[in-house]
Amino acid sequence: MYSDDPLVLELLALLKAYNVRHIVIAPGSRHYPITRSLEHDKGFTLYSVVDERSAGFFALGLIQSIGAPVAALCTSGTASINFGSAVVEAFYQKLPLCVLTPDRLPELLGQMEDQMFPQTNMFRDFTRYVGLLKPVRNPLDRWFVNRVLNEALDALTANGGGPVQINIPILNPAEKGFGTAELPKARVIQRHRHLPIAPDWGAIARRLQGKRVQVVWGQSSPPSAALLAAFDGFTQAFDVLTLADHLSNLNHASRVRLPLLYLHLPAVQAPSMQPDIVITVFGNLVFQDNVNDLFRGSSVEHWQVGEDGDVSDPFRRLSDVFQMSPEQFFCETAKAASAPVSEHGYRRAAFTLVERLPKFLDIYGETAAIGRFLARLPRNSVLHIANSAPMRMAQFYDIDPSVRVLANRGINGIDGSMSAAVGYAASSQQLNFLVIGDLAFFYDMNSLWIRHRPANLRVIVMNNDGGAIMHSSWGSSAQVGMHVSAAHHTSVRGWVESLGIRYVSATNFDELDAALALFTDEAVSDAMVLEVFTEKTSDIVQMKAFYGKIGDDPLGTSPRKRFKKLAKRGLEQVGLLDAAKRILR
Ligand SMILES: Cc1ncc(C[n+]2csc(CCOP(=O)(O)OP(=O)(O)O)c2C)c(N)n1
Repeated sequence: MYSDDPLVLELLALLKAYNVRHIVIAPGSRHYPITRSLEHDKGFTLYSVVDERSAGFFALGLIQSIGAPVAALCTSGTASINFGSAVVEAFYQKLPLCVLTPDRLPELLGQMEDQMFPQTNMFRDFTRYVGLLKPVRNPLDRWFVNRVLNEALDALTANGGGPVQINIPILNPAEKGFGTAELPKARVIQRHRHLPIAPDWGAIARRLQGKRVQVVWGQSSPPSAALLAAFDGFTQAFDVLTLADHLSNLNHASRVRLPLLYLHLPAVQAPSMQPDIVITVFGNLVFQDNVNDLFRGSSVEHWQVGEDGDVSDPFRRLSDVFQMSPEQFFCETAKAASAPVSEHGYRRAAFTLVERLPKFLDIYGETAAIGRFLARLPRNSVLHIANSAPMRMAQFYDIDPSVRVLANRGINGIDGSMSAAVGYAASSQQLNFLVIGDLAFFYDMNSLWIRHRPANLRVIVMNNDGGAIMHSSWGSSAQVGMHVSAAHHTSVRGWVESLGIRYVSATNFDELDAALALFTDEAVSDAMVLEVFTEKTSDIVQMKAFYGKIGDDPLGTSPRKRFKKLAKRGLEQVGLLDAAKRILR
């Protein structure tokens, strides 16, 4: 029987799936659960070599004679570093040697454990991939181990191939029994690339046919004409709905309006609105958390398309990686489709749903002010959006498709939004607008002092005396105001005027409308800062109330779910939610 350790089972299942069936084993104890499981499985051919240095080279010989990847397995400690010379040789010969190095748990390092030293960095400079596994104690661990094993085993042959190390911490090799009859069905992430063999596009197109396909298009620069043409072909061949926020710069008929809000509609959770296949292209998303919630634990298939071929698995449902440009992918799949799709039922249903979205209440505050500003953006201007609340609030409104949108969305920092906007504007002929919160402004205020300050820059600062977004998670107490949202009462005016930059401000709709008329006037040729004063607690209350209103859409939820939601909200308001949960448990 196999070991009962889920880590060992996942390892064996994936070694088999990736055709690593010859294993050279050097003697020791730490690998006992792996070795005994391998012995049990007639699908593996095992070899015993005492000296790990020699075992590594023995494996290299095997690789060359059988023409397939081979693994070498040892115990923990100096045994593992003795694989080093064979790993270096494999690296320069590009041979698929997989060294499996059992280890003790990282917590024990330096605690006088025998046969333990830092094994995790020793081969980094001459391996294709170093996979650091961990004991499997919960579903998240299992997902992690599966993903890392997929990446490691794929790297053996990807891009010309070479050696990989998989480090396997095992607390106690005698801890688990051997009562497992079968290996689990471990997920295998399929990689498709043009070389050495082109993908079977016919088979891929057949997988898309008759399916609800959702393309999630992340942050990118405006698509080229060739990419748009390829995407057009793709959306004519299949029933495609596209989710793309303003940072995508995508203007396409398949794109649902206001995707962040669309994802808050309860009806989107209905099985009939769930896609069968989600295809992700390009960078980050403002609505990443929302799609994570929607797809994790669902039965959706996730295909990732990109030239880097990265294994990015935020929904934990990744089945296929297409290592190629989105243009190539769209083009080839559309070409391989047998006929154009006759009915865009999925897309139509989503477009009907989005029409039900309520409009944001036009009450003075950060969101409504951003809405009025966006409505006045001149055509063909450039919009920079700073993290964090302005980024979300900007997604509540449509933006003219001629406007190019940029943001530091790679990591969502508040540290350089204005510097990046100043840099962009310095070499741009268009009017550049930046919408930014007060903390993000003060953080990066010296960027207005850069000597290349361009005249085509307009900054709208949403000043609500601190980081409003923090109050949406942690409430509005003074404690949160002090260290979490950094509450203050400072205006940007003094700094802006000291630099000789034109300054205007607004504290209500009338002042805002007057200021915006000047601020968005293309005839004005000066840099300008517009400071809009709002109140952060009500800014957040308004935003949450709006989400609540969308979530209450009566057509979207069953009466039972609506009742549960109302009860939950009521208990939350009177501070009894946790107590009620405890009682129900
Ligand atoms: C460099 C960096 N430091 C800290 C944070 C954490 N953070 C995220 S949003 C935020 C507050 C932003 O406040 P503000 O710019 O006033 O915008 P608001 O949310 O109030 O509209 C902070 C401190 C971050 N994202 N990046």
